[in-house]
Amino acid sequence: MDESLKAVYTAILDGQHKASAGAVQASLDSGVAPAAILNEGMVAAMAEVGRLFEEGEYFVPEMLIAARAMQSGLAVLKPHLVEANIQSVGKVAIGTVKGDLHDIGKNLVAMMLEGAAFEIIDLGSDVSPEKFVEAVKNSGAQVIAMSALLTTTMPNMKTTIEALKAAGVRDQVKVMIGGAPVTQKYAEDIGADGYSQDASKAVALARSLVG
Ligand code: B12
Repeated sequence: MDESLKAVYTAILDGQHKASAGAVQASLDSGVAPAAILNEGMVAAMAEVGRLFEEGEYFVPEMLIAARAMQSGLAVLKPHLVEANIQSVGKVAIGTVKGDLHDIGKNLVAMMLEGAAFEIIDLGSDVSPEKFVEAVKNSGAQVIAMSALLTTTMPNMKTTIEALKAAGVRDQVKVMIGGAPVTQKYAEDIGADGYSQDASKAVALARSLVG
């Protein structure tokens, strides 16, 4: 791995948020592609954090400080991932489902969609089905994007789709879902309109849903 990418990876793994921002900037300055910094440095570090947590070497506080370091690195990277586009191609209301506080993946998807000229309504994390329904009714979103990182909160994607149906707005909106435990099969099972594995594929998916 490139030395500057290694510094990004290590800063996030060790939860050093100032070092993370500095290392991302240094990588950019030395000409590393933003997508490589994101995927090989940052996302890889978060995957390792997850592995260490699973093995009982990291606990919630370590995950939290790693997440904070990820976020400060992302703030530096964002302008390089998001090109300026002027005309909105569609409106997406995005949120992490009820009971789930993981928002890094959701924020990345929002960032990439914004860069592809989608208008984003960010509902945050721990978003109830009612809040998603409200967003469809009040904001004119054409797409709902739901994120879940826990196997225990994934079913809230289904609950949200049911709430959209009960409110009579399911056919006004497309639903796309994602997050580490989510699969294409799960999307089909719960009647979502699309699934994608990562943030860049989410852009192509959103385009196809509004197109
Ligand atoms: C950071 C982290 C935390 C942080 C979150 C901080 C934050 N602001 O987000 C904190 C410390 C709060 C946390 C808490 C917990 N966590 Co946690 N966490 C993680 C960790 C290490 C990284 C997640 C992450 O940010 N990844 C990086 C991003 C970029 O990846 P991503 O989210 O997958 O997103 C990408 C794709 O999935 C996709 N995507 C994501 N969303 C969407 C949406 C759409 C529409 C689309 C199309 C695509 C898409 O695109 C993204 C970019 O490419 C994971 C480990 C892992 N391997 O995922 C565990 C993990 C998710 N956590 C886990 C657990 C158990 C917990 C806790 C229950 C721990 C506890 N005992 O309290 C709590 C639950 C809190 C809650 N109610 O939500 C488990 C889940 C196990 C399971 N099977 O359910 C994991 C897998 C760790 C592990 N290996 O055991 N966690």
